[in-house]
Amino acid sequence: FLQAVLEDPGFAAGDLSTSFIDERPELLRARVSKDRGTKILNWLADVTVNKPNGVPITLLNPAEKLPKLDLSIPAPAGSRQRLQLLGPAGFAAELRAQTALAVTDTTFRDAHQSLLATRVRTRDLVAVAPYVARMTPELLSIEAWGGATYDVALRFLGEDPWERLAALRAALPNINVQMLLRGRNTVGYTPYPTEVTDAFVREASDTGVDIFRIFDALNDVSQMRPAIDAVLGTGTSIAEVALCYTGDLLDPAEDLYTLDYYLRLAEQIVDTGAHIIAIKDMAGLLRPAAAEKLVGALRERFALPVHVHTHDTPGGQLATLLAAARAGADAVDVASAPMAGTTSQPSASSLVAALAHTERDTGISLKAVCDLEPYWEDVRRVYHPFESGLRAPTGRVYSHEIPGGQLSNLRTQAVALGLADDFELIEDMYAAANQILGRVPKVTPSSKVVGDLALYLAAVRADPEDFAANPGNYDVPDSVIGFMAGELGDLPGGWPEPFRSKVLAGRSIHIGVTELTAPEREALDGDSLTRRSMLNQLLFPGPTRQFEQIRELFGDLSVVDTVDYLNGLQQGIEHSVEIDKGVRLYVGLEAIGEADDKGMRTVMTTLNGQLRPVFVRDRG
Ligand code: 3PY
Ligand code: ZN
Repeated sequence: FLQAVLEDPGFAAGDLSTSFIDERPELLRARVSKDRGTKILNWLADVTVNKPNGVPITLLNPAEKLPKLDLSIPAPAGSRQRLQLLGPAGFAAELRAQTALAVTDTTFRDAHQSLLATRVRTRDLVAVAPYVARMTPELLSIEAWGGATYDVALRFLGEDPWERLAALRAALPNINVQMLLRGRNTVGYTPYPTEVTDAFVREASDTGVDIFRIFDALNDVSQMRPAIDAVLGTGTSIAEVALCYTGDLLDPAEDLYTLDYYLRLAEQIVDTGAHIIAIKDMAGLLRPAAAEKLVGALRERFALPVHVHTHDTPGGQLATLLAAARAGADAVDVASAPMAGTTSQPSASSLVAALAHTERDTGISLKAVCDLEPYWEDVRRVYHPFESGLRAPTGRVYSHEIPGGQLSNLRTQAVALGLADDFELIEDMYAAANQILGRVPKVTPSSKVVGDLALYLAAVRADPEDFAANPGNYDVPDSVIGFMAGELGDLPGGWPEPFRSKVLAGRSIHIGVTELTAPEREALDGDSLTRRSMLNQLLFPGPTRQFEQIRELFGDLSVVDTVDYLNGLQQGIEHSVEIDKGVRLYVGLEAIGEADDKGMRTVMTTLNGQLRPVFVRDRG
């Protein structure tokens, strides 16, 4: 069972439920009306019957908390216009020369990936984007795409990730849009052929990505090379290349992840022609004094600007950002306060306030940042079913080193495995798995391998020492076997022996990317729509099918408010959906019938005043 769970792609994304369509076979058999209103009604009726039990409905409309602002006045020129004027190299040089600390807002991507299982819908991002564009035009960038957002859009949200990018681009004409690109894995979990990386980067750049933050989970620069070259090849987008930070470089006992290690890595990054160096601290391990040392050394040795990213898991990572700023860091990442802290980034308002009236003043209005907070606070309340439950910082991260996004996921998975009250066991097993696998930097997808092993060790209550000595006696997770075979590349500290040889003994494992077929290549070279559709299929075949089926059955659900999308209909409330400018559906709930012997219920609804029965299978 465990192996099946570990292999379930939904597991990686933090969800153990089986796929949407598999759960609803009757939907495919039903003859579905092509009528848009009927499709949306079908969705609302289905959610009404099948929403998770016990989740209180929050009748909130975050849009009411948007600041009062005249959106007919265009957004002022910002970082994007500077990039267009100066080009990527000129823009990077200006960033390096400026005194103000530049700021990236991660609320649109990493913050909700790390707090709300990446579930924030395009609708809720696009609603606030024009306000961010007008109120905080000084931002260096808005991280809004990539990472897990692509997978989750297709798998869980019934959304096309490319449509999200295009919509955000349009709503943010003046601020650079930034994405997180997992090197050769693009936005997936395994390496793809260079043609896929090339097509992905070209399409993303054309659709609206200005800054690509590129990383490799094992800090192997050769693995990032195709992505870096593709970004440099656009001529217009910025290649920000990350070194993934782990351990503690100030620890005298550290013999692998030392200052020297990071400087050698940075040298290779600079040699690729990258425009910006990023320090990517996935777990919040970068302590203030270490940040000062690392940033100072990077800026002294290289001419590139340095951009610092951290997660606030242990609390107090604002101190790291301030220490980095003191040492000359050019840019840092923060998130809107209600979407900040713990596994997310430090808070934007605390950073802006800390530096106001100092030499490194960000130039961003503290009032503007604070005025945007009520909206995000209500968004977070609407998405509360996806909260991981980590209520406070944790110092235990210094020993288990679980990245922010994964820590929240693992907590959800622990509940599913019946280990909700034993999360410390999973943390301890994660630390043990990290040692067994050779102390790797832990970030997607290497973090998933360590997590798989931790969950396995916890589930079978293994003694990690016995497992390390005798892996042949255990049902080693497939991802661990692949990892030891070199599926994700070589490890910075070399292979853990004799563990690796024991795991691989008697197995012949094929590693290497699957070459594309001629029609696949042709599609990647086709027009934009063909390329996007082929990329979706190549990167996420299952979720793409699911997305297409949801679109076919329920139409474009982006028009449905998130409260209704998540919770469905409530008696006594008129729900309204604007399906086109000025065209509204008014939907009500009259009654829900008893389930028949096949589990079908009749949901009696009203659609624009007309009674409409909808037949829904109760999967409860
Ligand atoms: C991702 O790859 O999604 C990450 O956020 C890594 O930190
Ligand atoms: Zn992050």
